[in-house]
Amino acid sequence: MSSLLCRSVSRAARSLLSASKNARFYSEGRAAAAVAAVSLNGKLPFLAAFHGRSDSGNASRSWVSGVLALPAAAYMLQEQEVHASEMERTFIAIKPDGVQRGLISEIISRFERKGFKLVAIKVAAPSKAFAQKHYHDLKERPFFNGLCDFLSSGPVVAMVWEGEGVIRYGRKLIGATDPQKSEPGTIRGDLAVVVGRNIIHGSDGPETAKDEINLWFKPEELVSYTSNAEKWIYGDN
Ligand code: IDP
Ligand code: MG
Repeated sequence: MSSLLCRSVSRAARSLLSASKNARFYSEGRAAAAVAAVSLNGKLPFLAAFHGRSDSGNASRSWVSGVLALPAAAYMLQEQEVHASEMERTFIAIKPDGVQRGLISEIISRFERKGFKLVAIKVAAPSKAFAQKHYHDLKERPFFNGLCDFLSSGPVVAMVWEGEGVIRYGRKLIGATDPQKSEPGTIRGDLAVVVGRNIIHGSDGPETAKDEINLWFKPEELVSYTSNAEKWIYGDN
């Protein structure tokens, strides 16, 4: 399908979805779209004209594929909207050692290539008091003071990543706390050597994820959006 047709179908499908939402038929988006495709037939020959031009195929066959693509596109968009409300978020920070070693893009790329979605990012210079808040659950540990000194010693890249299972799987991507024990293929396994310089932080559960996101970000710094790739990253067969 030409990208122009794709976009037109997607736009038409979107308006169908919002129309069907308003009509309280949202949960039956696929059926609503199929019905509406028929009522939209004034528009479809226009779409088919572009399609016919791009593949020099038979115009009436293109017209039919346009009709069939519309409910499918509407269905995919509906799936995405349902997914968006189920997505969890986690707090990930590249610590001063990761930033100074030039590993920002390497780390971001591992989360991005997996299929997780970046919804907030900033470079921050946390104070020691802020670092103590972030690591408050470790305040009894002998390394607490040094750890907070270190986190507040230089720039940190603070991020929120979103996706199905991102809290747990984010920890897998990061690897064990001690890089000597992290598996090869993990961020710490591949890119760090000792526990005191393990380059990255990741929330360890849903409660800490929520607390850490609130500590590091204002609500308006988190951006909710639908990524184009989502329909290819999520789906049931
Ligand atoms: P995590 O970062 O894998 O969640 P935590 O146990 O929460 O690990 O510890 C927080 C951070 O404290 C670690 O990432 C590491 O930088 C540091 N840390 C943990 N254990 C030690 C230690 O035994 N010596 C020095 N630093 C440590
Ligand atoms: Mg931890």
